[in-house]
Amino acid sequence: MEKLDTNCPNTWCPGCGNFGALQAVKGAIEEMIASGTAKENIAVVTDIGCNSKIADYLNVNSFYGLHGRSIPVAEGMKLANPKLQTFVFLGDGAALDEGISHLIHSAKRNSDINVILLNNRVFALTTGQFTAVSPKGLKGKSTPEGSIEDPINPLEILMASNASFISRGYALKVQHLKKLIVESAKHKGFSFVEVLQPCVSFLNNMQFYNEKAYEAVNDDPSSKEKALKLIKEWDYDSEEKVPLGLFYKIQKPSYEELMNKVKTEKEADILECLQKHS
Ligand SMILES: Cc1ncc(C[n+]2csc(CCOP(=O)(O)OP(=O)(O)O)c2C)c(N)n1
Ligand code: SF4
Ligand SMILES: [Mg+2]
Repeated sequence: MEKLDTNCPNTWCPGCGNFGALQAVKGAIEEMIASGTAKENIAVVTDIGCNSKIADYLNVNSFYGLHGRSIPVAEGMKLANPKLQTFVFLGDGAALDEGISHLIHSAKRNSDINVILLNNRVFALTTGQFTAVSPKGLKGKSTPEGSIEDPINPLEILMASNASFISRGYALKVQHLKKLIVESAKHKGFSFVEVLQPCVSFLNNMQFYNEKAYEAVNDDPSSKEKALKLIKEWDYDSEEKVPLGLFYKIQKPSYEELMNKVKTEKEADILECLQKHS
């Protein structure tokens, strides 16, 4: 088996949910390699934040993007080298605050990349400022009196952006998360795995997730209606149950396929034109 560990010292806080996520990601990559994916064709693009240190702990090709801007980097890599299996790791601050337009447009164009959102619901590396998915009332450096805003539901936004694969795992349910990641990698087109990732230092919701997160059964992931029902079951604020699993999956041409088709047709037109005038 390929060695995926590195010798970088791990600087995550003891007990951080990112450890479980890393274990799941390693398991998924090992499984992909065992079933024939060449290790050199696996590329990891990370953002900036606690989550993004994952690049340091994985012995695969990787690239650090700018905060909130890792998605377009991955899209460019995939377009230039279609053989790549391109994973993007980013946090909620990056994906849902600073870089939300990139997320929406990547889902809309169905880029064949795998986006993994390590969602701890705070800007963790910068010590706990509130993000778009922080619970109302969160007290932190940027909201000393408690956040007065309702959180958004990012999966509803992805659905409205025509994402073709939407799922949610939990960092402490490692095997379940591993399976979702493997499945997302197999998907042709834009795939999204939200990982609920407790930040034990700035928003420790581990006990809540341990009690409320459950593996939902979805017998028809191609149904928008069923997916939305599951997605709306938890609004990121309530004490309701939190469904996990594959919520939505449909097949449609990826951005790269469509782009290639346009390119081939254009080349044929140019060739024909040159032949006519030679
Ligand atoms: C453009 C830009 N703005 C702000 C920062 C400072 N910054 C670095 S990490 C970070 C927090 C990241 O939060 P999130 O994306 O949720 O990742 P987490 O640390 O929670 O995993 C911020 C604000 C930056 N590096 N670049
Ligand atoms: S600050 Fe939070 S997210 Fe960052 S390493 Fe510590 S526990 Fe993990
Ligand atoms: Mg965060």
